[in-house]
Amino acid sequence: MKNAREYNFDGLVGPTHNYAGLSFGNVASFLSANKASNPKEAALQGLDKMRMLAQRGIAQAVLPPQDRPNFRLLRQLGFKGTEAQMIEAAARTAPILLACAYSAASMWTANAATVSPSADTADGRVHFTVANLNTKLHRSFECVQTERTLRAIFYNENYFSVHQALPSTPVFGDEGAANHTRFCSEYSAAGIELFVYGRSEWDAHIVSPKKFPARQSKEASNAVARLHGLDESRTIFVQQNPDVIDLGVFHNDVIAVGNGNLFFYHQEAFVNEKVVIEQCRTALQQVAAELRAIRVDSAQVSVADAVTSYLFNSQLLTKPDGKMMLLVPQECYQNRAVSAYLANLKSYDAIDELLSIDLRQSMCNGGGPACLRLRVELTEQQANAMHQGIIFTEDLYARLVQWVKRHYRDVLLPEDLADPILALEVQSALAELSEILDLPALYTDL
Ligand code: SUG
Repeated sequence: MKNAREYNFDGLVGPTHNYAGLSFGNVASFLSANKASNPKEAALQGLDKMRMLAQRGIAQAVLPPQDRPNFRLLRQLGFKGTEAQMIEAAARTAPILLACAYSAASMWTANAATVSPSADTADGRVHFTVANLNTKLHRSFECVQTERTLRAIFYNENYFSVHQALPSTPVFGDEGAANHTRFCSEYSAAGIELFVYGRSEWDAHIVSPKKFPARQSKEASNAVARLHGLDESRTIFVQQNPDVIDLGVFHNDVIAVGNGNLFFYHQEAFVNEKVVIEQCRTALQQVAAELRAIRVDSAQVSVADAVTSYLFNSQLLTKPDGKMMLLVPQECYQNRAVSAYLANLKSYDAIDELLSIDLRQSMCNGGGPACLRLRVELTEQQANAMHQGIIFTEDLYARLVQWVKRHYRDVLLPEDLADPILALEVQSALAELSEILDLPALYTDL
């Protein structure tokens, strides 16, 4: 695997981005429930993040939003008649179901799939397992369109293998790359893959959180590693600390992030921190790499501060010169402990550059910089073999900004979901988007 790079596939925020309080256990989602959202601003903030990174030499691509509302779901739940009639009946009798059908949560593409690059897999292909996201109704149907989208982009089976989502039952709760970290010496070389789970259906020794649900199961993590043909000696499964899940850390990427041989994590992230770090260190030695760990102590930044600021939901990126850059959400500078911590971060010398960004619209639903992107490590040959229309360029940026400005609303309130015109607006926006991205069959025949 030569000349590999990490591509960041960012979710393009859809026209129905709204705050419905659907994610119990995700503190921001609950706090924002029923507030007015601004889909236009949300999409433009996301596009500006992509542009900022592309301009700094990071390989960047786009994953399109999903068609909403999900009429298949409404029909499956007993709503009948025309589309307008279904919307009217759902708004009147079960507005929460309409909000689920309208959710734009597929924007957080770290939850779209788990990805293993070809340097790690038995058959030398890049493997993707679509996440079933089965712990939340509004996310549980994303997998249908996600699979179609990934198959449309990574259609060449000589290089790519896309696996359908795991069976949708509690045993296999799977939230994708948000609970998965890959370490390596360089992207072209074999690496180690760390899977973090929050619960187990069958292992009685694993203690679950008490207040909030754990989304990722151990059984799901094991199955994904099997599907991808990972080498057992370079694959690690560890448990997330149930106490931090109870404090709002609903995915591991809210409390840890890794890239290359660097691991930036909070002291309380895992059930057994020492063992986790030792396992990573030993496994990395097998691939001739040395783990560099930046451990953030609770005395410096509490778990509560980590949850409000999303410090660990930053993007840790390798710059073209090989040095590391950390892109944090601006909320980090609104938190006293975190901003004090960041003032000294560069002295750790592992991180060369610190950037911040305004993603307020996404952050209010619990999605920071890292939630918005799916990392896919690709060789030059693989990158050439994927669909090219989703690769981020200045030209695509300009077209998408125009597209957003033409089609998106700048205020969306819960009651606006009852407006049948909104559904028509989304349909015409997505029809045009599939042309812009050169994916004509993206939303047809579902
Ligand atoms: O699944 N929020 C998403 C946020 C996902 C963040 N992803 C990562 N950490 N990788 C979730 O909880 C809120 C939707 C609402 O309440 O309207 C929501 O789904």
